[in-house]
Amino acid sequence: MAVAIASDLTIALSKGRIFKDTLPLLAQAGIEPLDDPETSRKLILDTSHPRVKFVLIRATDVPTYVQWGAADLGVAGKDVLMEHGGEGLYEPLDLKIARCRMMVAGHPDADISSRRLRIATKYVNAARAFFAARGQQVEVIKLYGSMELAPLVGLSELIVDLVESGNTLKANGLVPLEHMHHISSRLVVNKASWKMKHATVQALVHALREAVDAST
Ligand code: PRT
Ligand code: MG
Repeated sequence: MAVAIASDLTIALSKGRIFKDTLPLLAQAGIEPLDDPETSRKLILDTSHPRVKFVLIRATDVPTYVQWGAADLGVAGKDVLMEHGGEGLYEPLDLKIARCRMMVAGHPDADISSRRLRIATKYVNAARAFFAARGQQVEVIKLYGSMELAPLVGLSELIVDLVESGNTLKANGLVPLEHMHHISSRLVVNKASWKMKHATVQALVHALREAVDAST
């Protein structure tokens, strides 16, 4: 079902799994990119709908673009949204794509209840909140990637990371120790766009919700 679009809309997406998994849902709403981001170097993509464009940015930057209104809508993982904090955003829809789990992991003999723990992670807010809720004081070390390396070289006892198949942990001799959160990608909407472009945004949210329901 093609959506009636009465306002200009900019949709922020990240390349890779989010783009790949969001595309079929947007196509159901009648919106398709005119270029393939994997081969094109363009950062702004026109779509089959003259009033809709995509901007392609880093996954962690999506909430920022939407918060400041540089994009009206975006798709971001719950992990990214937890770290961002969600300021200036509505999160009306779970797209149920790019699913994985946020977990505490480490060596098989690591003691997660130990009193002096260092946790290496990209997800410092989520890690702090998780251990605070357990009443444990931990030292959180911020990394930007390859968290699995940290316990191998003694940077930390544990890591907090996303786990899908578990193969990355396994390949590095690590095991999942504790489940923290189920993660999936969410549609986020700028709060001003939600009001000013209400009819168009609602129509798109509705169409995407139908596409999600049909795919699950
Ligand atoms: O890659 P870049 O630095 O640009 O950013 P990004 O890593 O945040 O983006 P991207 O596209 O890799 O991930 C976008 C979103 O996909 C994340 O924010 C998550 O919400 C979601 N997602 C789903 C995942 C995974 N599954 C996932 N498995 N993101 C990352 N991974 C990584 C994980 O960090 C670990 O290194 O894959 C590895 C584990 O996978 P398994 O299958 O070996 O367990
Ligand atoms: Mg990545």
